[in-house]
Amino acid sequence: YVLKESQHSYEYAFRLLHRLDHNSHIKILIADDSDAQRHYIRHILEPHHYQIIEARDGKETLRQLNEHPDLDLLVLDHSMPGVSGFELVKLLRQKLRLNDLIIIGVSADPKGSLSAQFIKHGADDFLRKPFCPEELNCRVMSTLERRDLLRALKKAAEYDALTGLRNRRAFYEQGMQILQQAQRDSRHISVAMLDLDHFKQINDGFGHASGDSALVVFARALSSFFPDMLLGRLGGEEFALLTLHGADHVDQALEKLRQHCAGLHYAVGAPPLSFSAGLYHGEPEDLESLLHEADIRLYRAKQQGRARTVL
Ligand code: GH3
Ligand code: MG
Ligand code: MG
Ligand code: MG
Repeated sequence: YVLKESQHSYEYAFRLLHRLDHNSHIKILIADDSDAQRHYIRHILEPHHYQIIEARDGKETLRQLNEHPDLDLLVLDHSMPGVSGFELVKLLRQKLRLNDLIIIGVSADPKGSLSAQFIKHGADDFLRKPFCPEELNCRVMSTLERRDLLRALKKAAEYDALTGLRNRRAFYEQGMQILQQAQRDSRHISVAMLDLDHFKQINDGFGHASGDSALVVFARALSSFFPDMLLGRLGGEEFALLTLHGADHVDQALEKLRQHCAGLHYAVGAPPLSFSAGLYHGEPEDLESLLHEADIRLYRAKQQGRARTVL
C-alpha cells in the first residue's frame, strides 16, 4: 500500500511509514452532507489507521467537536444544510478558539473564490472536488506534520530543556495572564523567588553533570510540592513561583520542600540540597515589581545565612 501511495517519491514513502505507527492516535472528523462523499473520504483515509468519525451537517459537526475535544483534524465540506463550511470555520476559530484543530476545507468551488474564503477564515488547507485519493492523503499528512513541528517548536521555545519547567519568557507570559485575572477578581497574589545555596560549590566539587542533576532533582520536587502553581526556571539555579494562594500556605509548602530537599540524592558524596527563598504577597501590580519585591527578600534570606524563606 505504501509503495502504491508513494510511487512518485521515496521520501514520501519514508514520511508515510514514519507516521503510520502514530496515526492510530490521530482523530479525524469528516463533515459532509453527502453519504457518498463521506464514504469516499473514509475509504481513502482508513488504510492510514486514523480514527475516523463523521458528521452530516454543521450541528452534528459541533456536537462531535464537543464530544471529542481531542480531535486533530476536520475535513469540512462547504455546502451543507444550515451553516456553510467557512461560516463554521469562522465560528471554530474566532468564537470557540479551536486554534490547534487542523481544518481542511472541501468544495466543488467552480469559481475558485471559496478556497480563499476558507483560508481567510482560518482553514489550514483546501481541496477542490473532485480530488484524487493521493491529494487528500498528501494534504492530511502535510498539515499534520506542520502542526507537530509547530508544537515541538512552541515547546522548545517555552520550556527549559534541562528541568522541563517553563523558561523565563513563558513564566512571564503566563504570569501576566494570572495577574490580569487577579486584578479583575480583586485578589492578591503570592510570588516567590528560589535560589539554590552554594550551587557553585556543587559544580566545582562534583562536576557540572552533578550540578545539572541537582537542578533536575530540585525542579521535580518543586513541581510535586507545588502542582497547582505557576513555576519557572528564570535562569541558572534560580526559580520562581506565582499563585493566588496566601503567603502562609506558600511559606508552609516551601518549608516542606526544604525538608524534602535535604534528603534528596543527586550525586555521590554531595552535600544536602538547600535553597533560599524570598516570598512576597501583595496586590497584583506589574509582574516585574512583584518579582523585584521577592528578589529583595531572597537577598535578605541569603544574607541571614541561607536555607530559609524571608517574607
Ligand atoms: P549562593 O548561595 O549565594 O546563591 O551561591 P551560588 O554558588 O549558588 O551562586 P552563584 O551565582 O555564585 O553560582 C551559580 C552557579 O550556577 C554559577 C553557574 O555556573 C551555575 N549554573 C548556571 N546554570 C547552570 C546549569 O544549567 N547547570 C549547572 N551545572 N550549573 C549552572
Ligand atoms: Mg455538501
Ligand atoms: Mg545560588
Ligand atoms: Mg543565583
